Amino acid sequence: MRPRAAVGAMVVVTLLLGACGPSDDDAGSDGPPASTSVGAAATRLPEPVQEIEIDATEYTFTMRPDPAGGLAPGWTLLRFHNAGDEAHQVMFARLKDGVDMAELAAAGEGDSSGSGAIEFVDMIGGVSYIGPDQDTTALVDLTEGTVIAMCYVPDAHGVAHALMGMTTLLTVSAPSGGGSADVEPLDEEVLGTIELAPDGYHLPEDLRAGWYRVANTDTALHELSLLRLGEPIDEDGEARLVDDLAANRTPEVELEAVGGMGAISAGFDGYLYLDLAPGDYLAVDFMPDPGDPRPHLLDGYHAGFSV
Ligand SMILES: [Cu+2]
Repeated sequence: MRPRAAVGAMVVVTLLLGACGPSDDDAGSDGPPASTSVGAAATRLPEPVQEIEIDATEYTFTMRPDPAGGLAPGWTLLRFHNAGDEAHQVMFARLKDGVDMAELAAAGEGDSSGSGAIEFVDMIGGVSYIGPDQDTTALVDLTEGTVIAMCYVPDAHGVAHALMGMTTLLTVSAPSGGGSADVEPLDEEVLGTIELAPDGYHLPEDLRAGWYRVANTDTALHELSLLRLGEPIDEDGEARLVDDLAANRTPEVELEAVGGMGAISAGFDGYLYLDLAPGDYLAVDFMPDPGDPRPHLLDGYHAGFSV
């Protein structure tokens, strides 16, 4: 089922049940309720200020509308489609204030792990990798500044797509007057929070189709890559699979990459639309720490779960 169909269904459910969001008379709660604390009660999805459709191919992104026209700060709906032959993702990295592009380029040069460039940016989410012809949907919070959209999926030789040109530079700035973009409201409930915690992934028990908040409550960078397994695996099988993934080898068990949330820095959050078919899954984190290419999945940042 495509997300848009589910959006219609959710609107109907919301109308039948009546409003159940946070009350209006909570003193001092004029910020977006979703961002106040991890594990907050059921809340509404932030309404996007804009929507970007992204097609990924080898090795480029095509975005509609053309981002050269400028992007507004705020929650941005990503509709990501893999139109290529290899797996792809899109991660958004915002340059920290004062960072020089040449300095960043030098740090990232020839580094397929991305670990050299991480200290220069805040990772603000995106979508984790999916296979050809797959779609996925997420919300990321763009803040004013320079943001790089990039794909760090490795090719068959272990070279990150970003190093072969799969990056797009985006400028996010407050609109200089005029009307806001015409975006269809989503009016969606957030079904739960997926926490990227210091001790690993905390997933809701019930992962029915809908929107989930993904919040990084650790002090390190993490991503949530979701892989559907062709068969259930035991602990040893999971350990072998993780080793194969880290080494970019084809694992014994059949896998389908079904997306997830692209890397987010400590303290940041985003929202992800999930519609997972019943089955067995593995959540994994391919991100390294700054300056060290070892991916977190080799240090235990992975979790098996069933839907
Ligand atoms: Cu790619």
